[in-house]
Amino acid sequence: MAKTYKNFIGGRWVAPTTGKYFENRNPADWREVIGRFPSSGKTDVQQAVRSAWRGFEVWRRTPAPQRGDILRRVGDLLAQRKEEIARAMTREMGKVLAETRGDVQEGIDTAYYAASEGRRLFGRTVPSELRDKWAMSTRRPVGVAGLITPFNFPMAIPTWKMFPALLCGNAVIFKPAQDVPLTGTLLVEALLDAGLPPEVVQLVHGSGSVAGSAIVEHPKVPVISFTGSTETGSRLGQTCGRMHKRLSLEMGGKNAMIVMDDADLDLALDGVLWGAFGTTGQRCTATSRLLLHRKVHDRFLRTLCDRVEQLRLGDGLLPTTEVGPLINEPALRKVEEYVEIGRKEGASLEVGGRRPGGAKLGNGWFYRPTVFAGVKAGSRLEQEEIFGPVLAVVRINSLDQAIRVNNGVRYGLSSSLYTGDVNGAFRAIEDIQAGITYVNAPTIGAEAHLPFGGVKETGNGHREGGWQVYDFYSETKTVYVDYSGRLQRAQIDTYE
Ligand code: UN1
Repeated sequence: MAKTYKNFIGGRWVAPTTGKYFENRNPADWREVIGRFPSSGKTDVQQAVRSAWRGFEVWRRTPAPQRGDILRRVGDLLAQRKEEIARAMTREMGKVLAETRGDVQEGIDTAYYAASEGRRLFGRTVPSELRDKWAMSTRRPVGVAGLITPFNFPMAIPTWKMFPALLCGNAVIFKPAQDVPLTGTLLVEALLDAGLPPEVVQLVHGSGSVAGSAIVEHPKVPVISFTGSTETGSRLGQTCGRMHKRLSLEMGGKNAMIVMDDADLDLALDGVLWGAFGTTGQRCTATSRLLLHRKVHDRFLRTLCDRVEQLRLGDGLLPTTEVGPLINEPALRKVEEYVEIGRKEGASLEVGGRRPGGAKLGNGWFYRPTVFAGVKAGSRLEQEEIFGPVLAVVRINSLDQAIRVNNGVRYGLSSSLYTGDVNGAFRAIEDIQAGITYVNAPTIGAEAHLPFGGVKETGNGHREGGWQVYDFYSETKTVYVDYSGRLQRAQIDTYE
């Protein structure tokens, strides 16, 4: 019988008030139940919110360097537990062990960055226009942050949100995706073991439509950070707009890699394989379009398809596996649907386009890595996010055309250009509409200490990661200290 897990609310591990649970299964073999997790309801969220505000009162008075010390210990614990967490993550969401280790490492990096920020967390001091007067800005925490996170980076993405929020002095309510509740639990355990005051973090499991919505709609959760689909993000945007909440959205992508005729083709080949099929294509940053210069098109496509054909599918825990399963049945159906759309649109299916044969993978949500060539700019296959192992290849004649095609989608998260021409590369950096541009590297591989986010319908102007996310989780307080001993009127006395 699989273990039954709990929420963490009010400083304790507690069963949901609904009495309801959902099953978490291994996507590589759905017969394996990893655990039963709470299907939380509105009452659980209400309790979490009350508790978080109590936690906030303790936490906001803790000096930022001490908050940082706790996050450093969280980083140490995640490092000690890296292998155990990576294995748990592979079992519950399927990506290969090398990648789940990387995912935990991204959490560790984020913890250490946050720890160091505890001794920085800069405000500014600027001259006042008046004599004997100081003018400064400092940061205050906002209060309670609601964090709603996806399945594909079950450690990296929650920590991107949670650690900066905590470092700035906020309490958090964390709702992980229903596909990855175990990794979420292990993260909260690390926080508590590191000495975080218990009511500063609340873990509420459950569905987006019930538990997630209850967090977003609760009037006492003034900050919401969400990573997921553009459709859900837009709905959240409406609610948060109506309720005057601060909202950070990280949503869809349709990222392209441009390969020019002067590129190092071997390098580009390794890059596209990793970008398109790493995490089984289930990254917001995945390379889902390849814009291939006509002069290298046929040769590159042939070698690419040979390599794709050889990619080994399987259980991510096995060292020989290169590509794991999709997360669940709806994800697999969506991929099948898009392959059908590609066929109907007249694109040429070069490799993949089917589930693998054989009994061995028959109990998992596997799909063969797939390449379509002859894809038309503007077609649905070229425009819409699939979130699976499907690469659309578009033939291009020039860098200008490639940039136009790159920019011709509603999203703008990541982008990549392989070229030997430094002038062209810099032009592309300026003209490509995306939050991230890689030169001679694939569209995936963002590092924890740089801003991460996208333009257009990928986001709403905020960034995670690096120094910038600390602005999202702080209120700016402007302070004037007038030590002149008399009334000084700004603008008026200054220019008398
Ligand atoms: C995501 O796909 O949502 O750059 C995050 C990358 C990872 C993070 C991806 N470091 O691909």
